[in-house]
Amino acid sequence: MAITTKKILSLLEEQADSAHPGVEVLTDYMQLTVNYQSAMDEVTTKLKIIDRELSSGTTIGRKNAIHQIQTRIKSLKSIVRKLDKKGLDYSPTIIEQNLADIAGIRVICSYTDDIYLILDSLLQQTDVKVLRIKDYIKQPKPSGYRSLHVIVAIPVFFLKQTRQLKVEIQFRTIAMDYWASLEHGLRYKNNLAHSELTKRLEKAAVQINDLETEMLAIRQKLEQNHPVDM
Ligand code: 0O2
Repeated sequence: MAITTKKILSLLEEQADSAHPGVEVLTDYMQLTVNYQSAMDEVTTKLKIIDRELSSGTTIGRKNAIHQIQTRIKSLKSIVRKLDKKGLDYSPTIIEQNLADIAGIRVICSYTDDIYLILDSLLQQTDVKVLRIKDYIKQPKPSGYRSLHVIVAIPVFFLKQTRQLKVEIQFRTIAMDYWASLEHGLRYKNNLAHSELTKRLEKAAVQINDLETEMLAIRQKLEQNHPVDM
């Protein structure tokens, strides 16, 4: 639905007078987006550098260790919903102190061992501070969900200040991402609680894990024969 320009102008003028709460929320969100986008850029660059070195074969030589990197800033609606769930009010300070997933990076790797290799390298960097690791690969969620979630704090150098900002990194393999993306769509569109379909989704997660284990075993077998080509 189109909004009349008069309505927008009147909102902006109200803000100039007395800070209309709606516009203030949006202005804060836009500033937040700028800050967290920069934090995401810093971490994404680090990941790309690690991947480039791995792909070059100068280290252990692992082509396509990172299949894809996806980034997203949490939407205003999701932020407000999460604050509401935690019984918190909205302010930039409250958000920064209580929500760790405003900036989200999803690193989709080819194989599980790539994930730990990349994570190790990232965590060795002296400016990366690890705040939390949740390993749903070693201990999958009851739903069947597998991923490695890491919250890091990273310094971002702005014009007049340096700020430590949190970024959530979700590491997954292609197979884990295949399951999680489809399951997310199915769960959000339908009420699957305790249904037979939930059990089938759990079973599918186990089958995908088995398939992935087999693909890794094949790669490792080939590596024994042709270590340089991998
Ligand atoms: P979105 O839009 O993906 O960001 P916290 O984030 O710390 O407050 P919690 O419980 O620690 O909450 O988070 P958790 O479970 O470690 O990770 C939450 C995110 O993991 C979710 O984000 C999903 O992206 C993903 N996730 C967790 N469990 C499942 C699952 O069973 N299936 C799928 N497909 N994804 C899952 P959000 O919160 O959904 O929002």
